[in-house]
Amino acid sequence: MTNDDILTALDTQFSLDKENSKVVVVSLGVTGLSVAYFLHRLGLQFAIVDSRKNPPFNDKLLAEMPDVAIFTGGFDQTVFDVASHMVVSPGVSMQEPIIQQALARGVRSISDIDLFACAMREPVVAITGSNGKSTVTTLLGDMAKAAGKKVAVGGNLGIPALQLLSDEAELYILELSSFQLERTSQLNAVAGAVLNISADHLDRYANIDSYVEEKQKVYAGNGVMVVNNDCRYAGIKPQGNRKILTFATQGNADYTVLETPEGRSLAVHGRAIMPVDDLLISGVHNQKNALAALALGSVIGLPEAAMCSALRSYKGLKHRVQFVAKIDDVSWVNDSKATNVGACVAALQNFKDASVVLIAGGDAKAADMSDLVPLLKTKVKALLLIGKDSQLIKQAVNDCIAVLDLGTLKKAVKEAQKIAQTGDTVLLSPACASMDQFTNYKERGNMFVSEVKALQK
Ligand code: UMA
Ligand code: ADP
Repeated sequence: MTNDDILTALDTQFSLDKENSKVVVVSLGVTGLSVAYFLHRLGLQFAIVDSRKNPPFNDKLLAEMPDVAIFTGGFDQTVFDVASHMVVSPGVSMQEPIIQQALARGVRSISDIDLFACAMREPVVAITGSNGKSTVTTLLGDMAKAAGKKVAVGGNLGIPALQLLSDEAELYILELSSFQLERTSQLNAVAGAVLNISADHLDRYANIDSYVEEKQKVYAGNGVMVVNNDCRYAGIKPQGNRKILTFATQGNADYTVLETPEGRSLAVHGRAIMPVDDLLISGVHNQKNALAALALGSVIGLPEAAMCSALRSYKGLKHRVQFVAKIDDVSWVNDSKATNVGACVAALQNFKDASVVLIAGGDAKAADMSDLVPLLKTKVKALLLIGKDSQLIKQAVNDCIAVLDLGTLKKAVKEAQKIAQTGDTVLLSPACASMDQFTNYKERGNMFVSEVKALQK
C-alpha cells in the first residue's frame, strides 16, 4: 500500500491525520521503536514516553530522528494532555492511571497491530493461546516457506508486526499475546487460533475469564476459527456463521491423531496423512501444535505435501523441552520457556513416573500452583525451587513430594546432580516468569545449559 492509502485507512478507522492528530507512543522498546518508524514515515506528529530512565532504544532513536520528542523517567502528563491518540506497547498495562485518565478524556487508543492492519492487504494468520504460540507460528512459517510462499513471521515472537511490513510479503503469520489482542480492534485474520487456555498473566487480569475474553479477539473479523476441541474453554464460543476447523488429540475433530495398523498418525477428516513418529518434536502437546498448524495451513491453501515436509524437518525452538546433555545416564532438559503452569504440566507428561528432578520457580504471576500437584505426585521425585515465589509454590504444593528451596539456579543444578540417579531426568521447567532473577527466559535457559555443560568437565 502507498503512504497515501495507509493515511486514508488511518483517517477512516481512527480519525488519525497529519494536520490535527498528536500521537503519544508509550514505551521505547521494540514495539515503540517500530511504531516511531511507521509514524515518522507517514509524516504523523508524535512524541514518545517511557517510565524507564534509559529505555532500550533511546540512543538509537535520538541518533536517527533527532526531531522526535522523547520523555523518559516517567509518563509525562503534559504529553498526554495534548494527545489525540495513543499507541501503548504491550508491556505497559492499560490500567495505568495516566492511560485510564487519557481514555476517559477521549484519547483514542490504537495498537501497533491496528496500525499494521491498516497498512496491508495481504492475508494474515493470527495465533494466540497460553502455550505453543511460538512453536505453531514458526512451524506454520516453515510450512508456508516449504510451499514457496513469501511469508513474514513475527509479532509477540520477537519482530514487531510493523517491522514485518514489506512489498514482497504475500502472507503474514503473527503470534499475538493477550496484551496485544486486548488493545486491538482492526484485526481481521483469514485464520485465527486460540491454541489452548491455562492460567497465565493473572497479575494483569482480574480473573481467567477476562484473560480468555482478550484471547478471543484473535477471532475478530470473518476468517476461519481454528479451535482446540480438547480444550473448549467455556469462554470460547463459535461466532456468527464463521467457518470453524477443530483439532484434538483426544476427542473428535477435523484434525486428529488416528490409531492405524502402522501406528499413530496425524489425520485430516479421518484420513491418515503422516505418522506421529515422523515428528522430531516430542510430546502430545506438540502433536496438538502440529494439528493446529495443519488446520491453519489448510485455510491459506498450503499443499499437504509441503506442510508434511516442514513437519518432518521442524526441530523445535530452543528452551522448549530442549535436550541438553546426558551425564552419567541422567538426562538434562531445558524448558525455560515454560513460564506458566500449563507448559510445565505439558513437559512433565513426557516422562516416566517418579523419574524427574524438577527445577521450578521464579515469578508466579499470581497463578495457582496447586494445579501442578497431580503431576508432581506421579512424575517428580524432588522439586527444587528457585526465585522469588518459592514460599508461595511450597505452600501450594503442600509437601506432596520432597521440596527444597535453593534460591538460585546454580545451586539447584548442583543439588539436582546429587539427587538424580541412573535413568532420571533433570528438568528445568519453571512454571514461572524469569524476570525476578534474569533478563528473560533465554538468559535463564542459557545459564542452565552452561551450568550443565560445566558438570561435564
Ligand atoms: N516498560 C516499563 N516502562 C515503560 C515501558 C515499558 O517499565 O514505559 C517495561 C514493561 O513493563 C516490560 C518491558 O519494559 O517489562 C518491555 O515492554 P514493551 O511494551 O516495550 O515491550 P517490547 O520490547 O515492545 O516487546 C513487546 C513484547 N513484550 C511484552 O509484551 C512484555 C514482546 O513479547 C514482543 O516480542 C514484542 O513486543 C514484539 O511484538 C515478549 C513477552 O514477554 C517476548 N511477551 C509476553 C509473553 O510471551 O508471555 C506477553
Ligand atoms: P508460547 O509462545 O505460547 O510461550 P512456546 O511454543 O514458546 O509457546 O512454548 C512455551 C512453553 O509451552 C514451552 O515450555 C513448551 O514446551 C510448552 N508448550 C508448547 N506447546 C504447548 C501446548 N500446545 N500445550 C502446552 N504447553 C505447550
